[in-house]
Amino acid sequence: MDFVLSIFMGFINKFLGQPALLLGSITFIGYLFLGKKIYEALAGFIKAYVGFKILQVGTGGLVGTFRPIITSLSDKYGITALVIDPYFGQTSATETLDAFGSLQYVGYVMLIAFAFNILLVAFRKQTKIRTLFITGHIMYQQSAVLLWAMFWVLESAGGNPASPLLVGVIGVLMGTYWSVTSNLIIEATQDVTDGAGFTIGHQQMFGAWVAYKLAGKLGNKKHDVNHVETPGFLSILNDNVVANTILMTFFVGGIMLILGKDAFEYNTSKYFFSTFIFEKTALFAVYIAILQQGVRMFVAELTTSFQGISDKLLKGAVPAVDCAVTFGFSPNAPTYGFIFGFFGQLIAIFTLVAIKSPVLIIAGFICLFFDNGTLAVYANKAGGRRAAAIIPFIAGLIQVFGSALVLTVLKDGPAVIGWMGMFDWATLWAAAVLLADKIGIIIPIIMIPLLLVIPQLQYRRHKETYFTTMRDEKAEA
Ligand code: ASC
Repeated sequence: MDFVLSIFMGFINKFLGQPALLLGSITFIGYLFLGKKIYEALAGFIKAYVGFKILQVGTGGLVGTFRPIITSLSDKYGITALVIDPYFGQTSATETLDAFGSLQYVGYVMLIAFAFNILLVAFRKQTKIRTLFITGHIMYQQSAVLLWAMFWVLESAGGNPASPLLVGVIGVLMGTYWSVTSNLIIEATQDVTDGAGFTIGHQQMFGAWVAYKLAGKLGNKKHDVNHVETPGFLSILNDNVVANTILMTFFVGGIMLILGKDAFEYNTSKYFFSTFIFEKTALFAVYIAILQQGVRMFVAELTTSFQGISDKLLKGAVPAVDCAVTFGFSPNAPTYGFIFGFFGQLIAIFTLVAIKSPVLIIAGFICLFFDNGTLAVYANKAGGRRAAAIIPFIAGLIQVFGSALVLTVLKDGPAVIGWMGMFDWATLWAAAVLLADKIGIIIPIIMIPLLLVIPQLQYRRHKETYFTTMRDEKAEA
């Protein structure tokens, strides 16, 4: 039994949880189904794998460079609190579940969820679900966080491990969320990416959909942040390398100046403080450029080869991938999201301090950049720069307040250091956990059919094109 369990966990952690390997393998299989030669499929595997790794060099570089700056900001002002960052949420989840002998159930939740997602796509004519969630690290992270939070409010009092009922319910609910929300955002993602043929499988699909729908009321899509039509010296902002570097130099450079020299360790024989700051802020544009390069590479492979999967293996399926992929199609928007989301979060954090909230929050870089960046990409597409500023600002407030609320019921668990904080987790999931705490397991159970109604409503709105949005062929339904 132990042996079987260790193979099972190995498969989850070392394969399903490794996005580059998972995406590369899907590309490989897709090409084989398209009738390509095995060496061509192998080349596809390599390019998807390497492309995704390049994307991760970009995202990892952004996190590594900017996370310490955000952390020193909290250190300097002596705020000790819980961090809204997906990895802080994940660590709280795995450590707490481990303390109750339930860590292995995260793998069960993830597999049940993935299997349920496949099932919903297989029966897409009935379910209206078109999307397969393949963002491995997010799938693991969310399975862990949701199981932890629901276990903590529903079952931990007995001191026993999670019950099979809970693991089953959370697995099916997780799979429902992946399917329904990534499906919800297909049309908007097609618009954002000029029809690249994928959707988002991340932490803010619900948020991005709301952003896209609201944006048109807030601003004008003609004022696209990627095409700044300004005369004179401002025209240099048309170039995203220039725009991102200048904005970040003012913004992050400003923060670094406030923190002062002593907050940073750098080689004073190589740098003045000013040149050190500029190197850091210019790195922002460097990593965005790297990210774009990786995106191009693996999106090209994945979307071509996925035709093989969606023609032969899982009819009509659309891949749901990391949100950072959309940044490649709107390179200035994430900077807007980051800056305005930062102001929103800062105001919310000061409010918590002022009202002497029992939970204080520390901003996390991933949430600031990837979550609000994504919201800005969708907001910009439908409402231009005004929407790309206002929506992340409001989202910043929501991320802090929503996370603080849900942490009031989670914070006393062993090893709780934070919460995911991303938009869907500060709204939908925070509310679900708070309600489950009051009402019981009926909440996660009832959410399953409720969420499954959403694709049915979507389908009614454009039946003719619903199954053909992503492809040129005639309707299959
Ligand atoms: C997350 C998470 C990451 C990042 C990454 C963004 O939520 O866990 O590692 O966002 O997926 O590209």
